[in-house]
Amino acid sequence: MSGPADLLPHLRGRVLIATHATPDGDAAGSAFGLAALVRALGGAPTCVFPRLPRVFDYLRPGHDVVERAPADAAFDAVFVVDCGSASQVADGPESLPAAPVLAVIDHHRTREPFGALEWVDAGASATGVLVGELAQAAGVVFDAALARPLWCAILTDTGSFHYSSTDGRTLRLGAALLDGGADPWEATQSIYESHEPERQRLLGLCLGTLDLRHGGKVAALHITREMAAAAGASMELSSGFINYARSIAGVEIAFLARQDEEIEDLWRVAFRSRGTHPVDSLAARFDGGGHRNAAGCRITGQLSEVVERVFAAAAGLVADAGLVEDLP
Ligand SMILES: [Mn+2]
Repeated sequence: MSGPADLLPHLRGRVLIATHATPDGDAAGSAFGLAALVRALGGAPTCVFPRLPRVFDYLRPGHDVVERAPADAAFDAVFVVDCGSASQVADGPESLPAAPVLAVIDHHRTREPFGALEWVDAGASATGVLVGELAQAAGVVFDAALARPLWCAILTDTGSFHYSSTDGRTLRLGAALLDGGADPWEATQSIYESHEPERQRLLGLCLGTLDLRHGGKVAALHITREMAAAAGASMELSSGFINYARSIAGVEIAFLARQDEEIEDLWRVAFRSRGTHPVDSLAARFDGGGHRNAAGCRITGQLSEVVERVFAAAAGLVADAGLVEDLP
């Protein structure tokens, strides 16, 4: 296991920074924050995002962002942030250019190591916390360029400081980020209060699919490509919809099945739990992974059979925990 001291020497040259295929606020914020740190240390960072949700565009200015790793460029190091396995690297691990060092900074509990250097701390509420601590270890004082993306990372991965992963370590870093120029309202407006009307229409259709079973302890939602087309929305606009299922009184486990935009019988299933149920182990039954309270996987099949399989697996989990006596 590596730590900040092992990583710092590799941040001073040409550094490519990558993350997973569907970047959330922690992935985007950690990548842009690490890029700002590389620049502060005198290096030349490039961030690769095949797709970056629009809500994180406010972090782009001033950064060298590419959709594909440039084939003709030489890098001194490749850093992958907030990514638990090689298979989750955007466009696959083979898309990463060869470099003297492949380093990983991550906080996922369920993971498969793939970097030559790996700094993994599952006790960190966000990968952005680790990037912030890396900057502190380097003696770099937070300025707005560093603080704004790292604020995005900790804000989003703690569910706006709602989740129990929110700890003193997170808030101590948060205080330093605010002192350094992070702007909470800028982040809130950009990430949570700039929805397109199409997103709200898709939310309406999605909520209409609510399916509650196992004594109201397991809730399902789904979105088909047809629904997305009817709303005029892309699938990525459904980020966060699953929380509406979990927020129902009595629901212990929620899942949202989203149809892949290209492969008709491929479903991307996201899981959330309230706390007692490790949904990463549920996702792992379908070759996925994630965190105890938030995980995901991909399942192939017809929608109805995918939903039945997940309900069956989830029933086992709530029953194992002794919470359901009257399973159907
Ligand atoms: Mn994260």
